[in-house]
Amino acid sequence: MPSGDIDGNNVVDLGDYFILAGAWYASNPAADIDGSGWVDLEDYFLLSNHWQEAGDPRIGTLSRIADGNSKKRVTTAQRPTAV
Ligand SMILES: [Ca+2]
Ligand SMILES: [Ca+2]
Repeated sequence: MPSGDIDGNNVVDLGDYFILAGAWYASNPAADIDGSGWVDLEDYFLLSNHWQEAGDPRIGTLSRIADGNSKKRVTTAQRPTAV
Protein backbone atom coordinates (compact mmCIF):
# COMPACT_ATOMS: atom_id res chain seq x y z
CA MET A 1 0.00 0.00 0.00
CA PRO A 2 1.53 3.31 -1.03
CA SER A 3 2.22 5.89 1.62
CA GLY A 4 -0.63 8.34 1.44
CA ASP A 5 -3.39 5.83 0.81
CA ILE A 6 -5.56 6.97 3.68
CA ASP A 7 -8.88 5.41 2.69
CA GLY A 8 -7.30 2.07 1.90
CA ASN A 9 -8.52 1.68 -1.69
CA ASN A 10 -4.93 0.87 -2.68
CA VAL A 11 -4.32 3.99 -4.72
CA VAL A 12 -3.38 7.53 -3.70
CA ASP A 13 -6.08 9.69 -5.17
CA LEU A 14 -8.65 12.39 -4.53
CA GLY A 15 -10.44 10.37 -1.85
CA ASP A 16 -7.28 10.41 0.26
CA TYR A 17 -6.79 14.09 -0.36
CA PHE A 18 -10.29 14.91 0.87
CA ILE A 19 -9.78 12.89 4.03
CA LEU A 20 -6.50 14.69 4.66
CA ALA A 21 -8.06 18.07 3.95
CA GLY A 22 -10.95 17.25 6.27
CA ALA A 23 -8.54 16.37 9.06
CA TRP A 24 -6.23 19.33 8.45
CA TYR A 25 -4.35 20.35 11.60
CA ALA A 26 -6.24 17.80 13.64
CA SER A 27 -4.80 14.80 15.43
CA ASN A 28 -6.58 12.28 13.24
CA PRO A 29 -4.41 9.14 13.22
CA ALA A 30 -6.11 7.88 10.04
CA ALA A 31 -4.92 10.87 8.03
CA ASP A 32 -1.62 11.32 9.88
CA ILE A 33 0.52 9.65 7.24
CA ASP A 34 3.92 10.21 8.83
CA GLY A 35 2.69 9.52 12.34
CA SER A 36 3.77 12.87 13.73
CA GLY A 37 0.58 13.24 15.72
CA TRP A 38 -0.82 15.99 13.54
CA VAL A 39 -2.18 16.23 10.03
CA ASP A 40 -0.09 18.95 8.44
CA LEU A 41 2.04 19.89 5.47
CA GLU A 42 4.40 16.93 5.91
CA ASP A 43 1.49 14.56 5.42
CA TYR A 44 0.34 16.53 2.40
CA PHE A 45 3.81 16.26 0.85
CA LEU A 46 3.85 12.52 1.41
CA LEU A 47 0.48 12.24 -0.27
CA SER A 48 1.48 14.41 -3.22
CA ASN A 49 4.76 12.51 -3.63
CA HIS A 50 2.79 9.30 -4.09
CA TRP A 51 -0.07 10.87 -6.05
CA GLN A 52 -1.84 8.33 -8.29
CA GLU A 53 0.47 5.54 -7.15
CA ALA A 54 -1.17 2.19 -6.77
CA GLY A 55 -0.28 -0.45 -4.26
CA ASP A 56 -0.31 -4.22 -4.41
CA PRO A 57 -0.97 -5.21 -8.03
CA ARG A 58 -2.41 -8.53 -6.86
CA ILE A 59 -5.50 -6.62 -5.81
CA GLY A 60 -5.96 -5.46 -9.38
CA THR A 61 -6.01 -1.73 -8.87
CA LEU A 62 -2.77 -1.23 -10.74
CA SER A 63 -4.00 -2.76 -13.99
CA ARG A 64 -7.22 -0.78 -13.77
CA ILE A 65 -5.23 2.44 -13.56
CA ALA A 66 -2.92 1.35 -16.36
CA ASP A 67 -5.91 1.05 -18.67
CA GLY A 68 -6.07 4.80 -19.00
CA ASN A 69 -2.38 5.43 -19.44
CA SER A 70 -0.12 2.66 -20.66
CA LYS A 71 -2.23 -0.27 -21.79
CA LYS A 72 -1.64 0.47 -25.45
CA ARG A 73 2.09 0.52 -24.97
CA VAL A 74 2.06 -2.67 -22.90
CA THR A 75 -0.09 -4.64 -25.33
CA THR A 76 2.09 -3.59 -28.25
CA ALA A 77 5.22 -4.65 -26.45
CA GLN A 78 3.75 -8.00 -25.41
CA ARG A 79 2.18 -8.92 -28.74
CA PRO A 80 3.56 -12.26 -30.01
CA THR A 81 5.75 -11.78 -33.05
CA ALA A 82 4.99 -14.97 -34.94
CA VAL A 83 2.18 -17.48 -34.62
CA1 LIG B 1 -6.76 5.84 -1.41
CA1 LIG C 1 1.69 14.16 10.32
